[in-house]
Amino acid sequence: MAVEKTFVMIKPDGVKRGLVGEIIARFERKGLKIKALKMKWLSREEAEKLYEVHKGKPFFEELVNFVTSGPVVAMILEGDSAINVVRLMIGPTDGRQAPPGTIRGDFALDIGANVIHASDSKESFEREYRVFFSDEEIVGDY
Ligand code: D4T
Repeated sequence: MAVEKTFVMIKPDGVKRGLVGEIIARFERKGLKIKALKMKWLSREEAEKLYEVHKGKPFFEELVNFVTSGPVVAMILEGDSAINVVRLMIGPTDGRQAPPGTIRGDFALDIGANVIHASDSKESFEREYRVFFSDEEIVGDY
């Protein structure tokens, strides 16, 4: 299996509800390594860049408003098949459809306010992490 990096962001609802520790603990217990970690209040421009693939969709405006409504916690995680493993751990987009045991299944009841985002491909990881981190901020092997 290939060791990969993925980008994860705890959304403003997750931060406001005090779920940061619980969510990070799940990733650590799974065996994923934290390679970078940051709290940040996104500007409108940064949020539009992060979600540029959704520009023009009916929920885009609401999505940008939501993700700039409070600080987020962003991280880069590393591990075997990290992109797919983290997507499985967060569950489907709509919290009402997400199975119990997944992060959205356990903590979200909405499609917009769904607590967490994670990259769905290598390409989205490469684009998304750069909204938050420079390459110098990613720690070396430990
Ligand atoms: P993110 O990107 O936040 O990890 O979510 P997903 O990858 O699971 O889902 P997505 O790209 O389809 O949607 C991005 C983001 O938009 C919000 N959203 C989505 C929304 O508010 N209304 C909607 O109808 C959809 C489809 C939720 C996640």
